[in-house]
Amino acid sequence: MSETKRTTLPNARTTPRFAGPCTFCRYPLLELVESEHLPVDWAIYGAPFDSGVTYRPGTRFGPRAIRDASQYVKPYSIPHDIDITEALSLADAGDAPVNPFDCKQNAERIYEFARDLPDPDHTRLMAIGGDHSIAYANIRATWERRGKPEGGLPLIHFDSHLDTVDMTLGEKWSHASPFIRAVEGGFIDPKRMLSVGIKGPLNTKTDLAYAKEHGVTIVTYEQFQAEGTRTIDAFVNELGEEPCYLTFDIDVIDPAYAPGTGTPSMGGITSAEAFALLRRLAGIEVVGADVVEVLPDRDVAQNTALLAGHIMFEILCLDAVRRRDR
Ligand SMILES: [Mn+2]
Repeated sequence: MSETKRTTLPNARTTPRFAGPCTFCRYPLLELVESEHLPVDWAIYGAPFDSGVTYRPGTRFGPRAIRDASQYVKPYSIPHDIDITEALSLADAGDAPVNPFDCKQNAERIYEFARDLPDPDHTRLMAIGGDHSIAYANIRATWERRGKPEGGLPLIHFDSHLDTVDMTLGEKWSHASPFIRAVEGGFIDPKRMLSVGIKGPLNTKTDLAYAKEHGVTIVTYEQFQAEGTRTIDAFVNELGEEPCYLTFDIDVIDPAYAPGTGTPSMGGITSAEAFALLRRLAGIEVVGADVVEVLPDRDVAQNTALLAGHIMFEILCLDAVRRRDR
């Protein structure tokens, strides 16, 4: 392992997990990270915005709920045999200054906050939603911090929905549209976009048209059931070590396991299947990520928020494993 920088955590054997300030996974606040641990490898920040939703609001409370639940997300992964706080320097960068009244202006504000976080050449960004519209801002900032790669970043996308609707209720900026806007901006490459877990029913068959016409690889939940990881593995093999962005909408999970979300789509992958799918991605290079659409007011026993914290942990594991094995 080449990295010598580490994240210092409170010792859970002497300072219990229910005590102390509530940052993501108890990582230090970015402004309090000791200089020897700078620059951090990942800055995790909240984007508490939900005015882009088409159905039930409330994900603006997602970042706080996920931070709270994440106190019980521990740093050592058995399947990867890695302690991410030994492999990575990690910090909680607080929340972006959202505008709850204007979806387009909000996307601009989150983008500017993310773009201006310190050490753009080194520090990768993980955003906690908020609704899925916030992904646009973090993708745009990540693309820019990576030197604006021509053609855009490859995107691995877990979701019930494609989120490539051009316009909803007369509005071009919403949680139904982040990826069509990101494609138009040149930040992601639809020909290297993989959407996993898509399920219906949809409003119309034409909801699939944009993604199909632009070369997105779609693996519906039914297809995943029938063929397993065949298409996903082929996409990942093709991707190789190319830097990519990962976006995870918690509504890809069967609401039986993750009820706390605003546009629930019944059926879908279990939490255990989601972990297995993410671990299977080991070897890819994730340069930015988000986990979105946790709605605490609908969350039974806070397990959707806890699941989101573990999904974020699994994504960080991918980078920890890559650094160890390269
Ligand atoms: Mn979504």
